[in-house]
Amino acid sequence: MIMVLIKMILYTVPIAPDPTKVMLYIAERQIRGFNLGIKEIVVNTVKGKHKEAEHLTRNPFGTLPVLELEDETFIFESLSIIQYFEECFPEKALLPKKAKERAKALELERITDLRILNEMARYVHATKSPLGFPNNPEKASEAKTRIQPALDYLECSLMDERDFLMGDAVSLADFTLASGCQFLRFIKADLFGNRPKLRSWDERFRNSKSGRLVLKC
Ligand SMILES: N[C@@H](CCC(=O)N[C@@H](CS)C(=O)NCC(=O)O)C(=O)O
Repeated sequence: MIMVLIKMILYTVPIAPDPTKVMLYIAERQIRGFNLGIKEIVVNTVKGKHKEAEHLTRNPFGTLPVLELEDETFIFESLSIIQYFEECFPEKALLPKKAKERAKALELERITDLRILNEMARYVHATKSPLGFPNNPEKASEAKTRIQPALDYLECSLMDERDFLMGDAVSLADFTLASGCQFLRFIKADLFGNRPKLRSWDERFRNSKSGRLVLKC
């Protein structure tokens, strides 16, 4: 096992999708023999701690996750945090090294984040928000409509019997989608509809090593 000795702190919260995405990444690196040595600090979003001055000095947008580096730099976008890890600690990293494959892996992560996870999060907050946002059936219905083309795209790409979204190994896109699915499950919702390939992917990912280590539901 390779162990990073530089001190880094991840401000995070369980169940929330973007922090989960990063926690799944960190767990997968560990499974592959690379311990990033991250200390995790939970910021209680239900109590509104992410909007208090202490957290706003880390991230003016008051969101999670945030990575604090040893020199007190704060990185507060989930994909930027992951890319920082990939570039600083390239041994046993997850993104492909070749430009074309790397671009395709990042493209799928962006599709999954911008077209799926964001809509799942909108749906959750418009129906049964853990942060107490008001119900908004119109917003929930819009999110449900907007998510469909990207779900069809993934269902279609899984038709070749690949195990995970990019192929036979887990990738960033799997972490992103699994984070959104967990958030939906937390409120007992499901937006997959009649898509058997996505359903078996979900089952497979939840039973993967990183899925079992990080996902709470
Ligand atoms: N684009 C950001 C989004 C971060 C984000 O919105 N995080 C959510 C948790 S999943 C949050 O902190 N929400 C609280 C809020 O916006 O008040 C990222 O990928 O890190």
